[in-house]
Parts: sequence; structure tokens; C-alpha cells
Amino acid sequence: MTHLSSDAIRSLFSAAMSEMYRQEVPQYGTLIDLVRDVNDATLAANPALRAQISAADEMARLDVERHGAIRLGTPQELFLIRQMFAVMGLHPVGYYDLSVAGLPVHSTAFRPIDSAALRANPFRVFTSLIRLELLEDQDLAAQAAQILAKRDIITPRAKELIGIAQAQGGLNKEQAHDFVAQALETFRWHAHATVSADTYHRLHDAHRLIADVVSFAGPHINHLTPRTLDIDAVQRMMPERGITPKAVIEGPPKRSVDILLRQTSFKALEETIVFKGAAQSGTHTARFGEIEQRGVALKPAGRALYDRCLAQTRATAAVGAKGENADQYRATLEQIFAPMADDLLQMWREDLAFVHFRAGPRPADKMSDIDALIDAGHLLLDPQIYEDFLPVSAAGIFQSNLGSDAQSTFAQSANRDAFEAALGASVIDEMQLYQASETRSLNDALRALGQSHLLTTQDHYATT
Ligand code: OOG
Ligand code: NI
Repeated sequence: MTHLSSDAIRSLFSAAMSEMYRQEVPQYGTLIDLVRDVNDATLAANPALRAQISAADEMARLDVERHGAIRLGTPQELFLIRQMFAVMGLHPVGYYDLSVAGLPVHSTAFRPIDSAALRANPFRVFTSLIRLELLEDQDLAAQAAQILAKRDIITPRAKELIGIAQAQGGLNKEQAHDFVAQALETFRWHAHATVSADTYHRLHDAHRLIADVVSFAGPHINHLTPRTLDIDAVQRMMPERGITPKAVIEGPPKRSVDILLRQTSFKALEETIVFKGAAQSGTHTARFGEIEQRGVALKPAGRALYDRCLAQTRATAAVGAKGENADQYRATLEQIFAPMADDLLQMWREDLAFVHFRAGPRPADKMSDIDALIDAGHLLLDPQIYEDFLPVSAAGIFQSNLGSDAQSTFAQSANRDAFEAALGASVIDEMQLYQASETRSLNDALRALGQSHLLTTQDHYATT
């Protein structure tokens, strides 16, 4: 029997999610059109960027690239979602502690992990688990746990197909289509709350996130984010298309070599919901829009530098709840990041950034070392795209969605062990993935250039 690849199943799923979300949230369609227009214009105006993206074989992923986000209620749900996502080649990478921003959740990113899968379709889902133990009102927490224990977020047929995929190592075409249709049910919006108006309001008073997770039958997808090549243009043009963005773009400043991840979002829609029991209705804000620009992944030293610069910026110029001080924040951000190297080769040489190597023209002879190959133009470097998320940015997106642009900092209380126990697996270390990918690309290029005597097995950053 022939199986559909997990890449193909992921592509079907991401297209189906996009279609569903377009139906559910009309502004999403507007955003997708805007991002496509900006990307087309950016590529047309910048032939070097177009050539670099094509040479790195990354043009195809750009148009389909999305990330979504969901929030889960129980450890069992996280465990089951991991099984579901595995069928489409999504694996948990990284641990994000959002208690640092006063949010009662911790998270991981389910994403493809090898370069071929990322090139095929890098669809990812930022997945959070609520932490009832962080609530002050433990009676309410116990009630919330009871409500959550009654729901089943995965359809019986989806469970059956996950079992089949695990037993036979994949799904055939018909099963795959069935699986995608069933999986979609988990992430659909439910206008009918499973709780009474009274319970909803008590949960909401404890924390809006708790109400969002506990009051509904499933973990509705709360945003689906396209990737743009020019987030400053998108931020500028959003109002022209009737969308109001948050006050500042999260993440690093604009640079000539983009680093990590820059994100902006628009506020959640207020939607009508119907409470249990009564014919009474109310409103709830769950779904919002987000756009992002992805730059080069940073090595540990680069990431530490990023975290330091960002913390310094936030300490110097904090943005207020209504977006006050946004201009000062932007200027400070640029100024504080200015000393950081902004040239890809220099960043690689300073152990700041991960690259992918590519073979250029083949030299006539054996060369003495990698630096000589680079300097003579035989070995070419492309930025390795950052495939993950940033906790401070994620917190800013959560906050903005909760109605405030205020940047706040709280005492942290990470609990990675509990998260991994729920997941039933360890989260994968993203730094190891990037390093392995860099080393593999280097060795492939060296072989293609007839320089096998320079093959390397070492982790560049780990040894320096
Ligand atoms: C997730 C927010 C984080 C991002 O892009 O950083 C996120 C959520 O609101 O559930 O999606
Ligand atoms: Ni997001």
C-alpha cells in the first residue's frame, strides 16, 4: 500500500485550515491579499532578494507559509494533540514559559524538523497549555478542571486514523483526506459555550485566557499568520485596508540582514457567543490576525546578545497600554541593536548566526580551509531561516490580543518537566536542529566542490 507522505498530509491540512479560517474570519482574507501584494512588490523591487530565495530553493514555501496557535486545557489534550500532529510531520520544538509575562500558560511549537520537510511546507502551530495551578482562586481552578475533564477535543474517527497511521507507518490517500477533515473539527470555532453565563464570567474574571480555553468544546485556532518579506510595509498599509495594527512591531528592529522574527497583529474580533442553558448570549474575543517576517536563526551567542539588547530597550523605553511611547521605543530599539554585526558572513564568523552553505564554482585544486573557499567565492552562504518563536514577542501578541499594548514583566515560574510529562516526550532543542542543518549543508557543498578532505563533524558553536 502506498502512503501519502507526512509532508503531503501537512500541506493538505494547512490548506484546509486556511480555507476554514478564511470562512470564519473575513479579515484573514484581507490580510492574506495584503501580504501577497507586499511580497510581490518586494520581490519585484529587489532582484537580489529574489535570486537568493530562489537559489536557496525557498520560493515555493513562501506562498503557503503559515503558523497557527491553539490553547489546550489539560495534559491529556496535549498528549493527544502530539499524536495527531505527528501524523502530519509536526513535532514539539522548544519550551516557552509565558509566566514571565504574567500569563498562566506554557507552550511549545509543533513544526517540521528536517530541511526537506521545511522546504516542502513549514506550517507550524504554537501550542499552549493553561496552568490552572497559577490561579489564585483554587476553587475556581478545580471547577475549571472538572469542566475540562468532560470534553473530548478529538473525534472518534480521528483517533482511529491516528491509530492506523501509527500501526502502519502512514495513511493512504483516502485515509489522509478523511484524517484532515476529522482533524479540522478539533480547531473549529464554536459559538456555543459549554458553560453558563455565570461560570463564563467567573472564569473571565480569573483570567481571560482561562475563559477562552475552558468555556468551549475545543481549542479553536485563534490566528493563522502569513509570512511577509516586508513587515514595515504591511504595518503601514494595514490601516488602508481597514485593519488597525498593534502599536509596535514585536522583535528585533529592521536591519539589512533580518534576524529572528518580527511580528505584528491586529486586535481580536468581538464575537457573539451563546451560553449554556439560557437563550442568553454574550460576546467573546478569541480570534485575531497576525503577520510576521522571518530572518536568520541566531546561534546561542547571537541569541544571548538579542535577549540583552531587547531587555535593555524595554528597560529604557517601555510602551504604554494605549501604545504611548511607540516612536521612542522604535528609536531606542534601533539604537541599541546598532553595534551588532549586520553582515551575514561576519555574523557567521562571529558565531552569531546559522547559515546554509551552497556550492558555487568548483575550484581547480584542493583548498586549505573553509575560509579560503568562502573568500574565493566557491562556498556561498544563505541565511538559515528562524523557524521558531520568541517568548517576549509571544507575550506581546497575547497581551495585545487581551486588549493592551503594555509591556509587563513578572516573576517567572517555568515548569518544563510538567510540560514534558504531559506531552509524553521531551521537546526538541532547536539549536541542535539548526546546527545539524548547517553542518549537513557544509558537508554537501564540500563534496560537490571536491573538497572532501575538509568534511566536518563538529558543532561549530559547541566547540568555541
Ligand atoms: C499565541 C501567541 C503567540 C506568536 O506568534 O508568538 C504566537 C496565542 O495567543 O495563543 O502565536
Ligand atoms: Ni502567532
